[in-house]
Amino acid sequence: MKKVGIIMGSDSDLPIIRKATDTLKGLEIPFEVHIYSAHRTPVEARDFALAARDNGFGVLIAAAGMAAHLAGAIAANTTLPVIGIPCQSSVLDGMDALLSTVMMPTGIPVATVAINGGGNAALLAAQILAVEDADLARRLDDKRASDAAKVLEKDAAVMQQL
Ligand code: RP5
Repeated sequence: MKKVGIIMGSDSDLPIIRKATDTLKGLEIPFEVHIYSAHRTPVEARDFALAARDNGFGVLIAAAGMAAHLAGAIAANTTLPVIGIPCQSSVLDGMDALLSTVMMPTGIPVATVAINGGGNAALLAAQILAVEDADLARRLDDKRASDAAKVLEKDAAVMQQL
């Protein structure tokens, strides 16, 4: 199976990345995590993106806060699908990162998830890989069913709490 590449702009983004790696582990998807910044280590970020397809990656996830150019900078150097996670890491509460990540110019798409949306970034990456992987698609179906069952258990219990 192709790997998911996860790049974060700083180790301060780690709690958000952990949501993604937990989800990928649960779905048995191989991944690799790096700390590269569009601004502090632009050469390493570019080189990673340029080599990603040859290095066995199928999807890339890029997480950054503040003036969050990481996902766009990664996407500029690969035609692999890139998923951006805007991180809430400044006085602007993540709105800065959301707009910086989502407002990409035509030609260089970034699929942007919610602010701090590490779990959904991993699920979207899994769904992309599952287009060509029936076993993974089955695991995603199972997860959906088990998530729905948990909600219905809460539904059955809610009236007793009130
Ligand atoms: C961004 O700036 C990082 O992705 C992080 O979310 C934010 C703050 O970084 P640190 O100053 O905590 O390293 O580039």
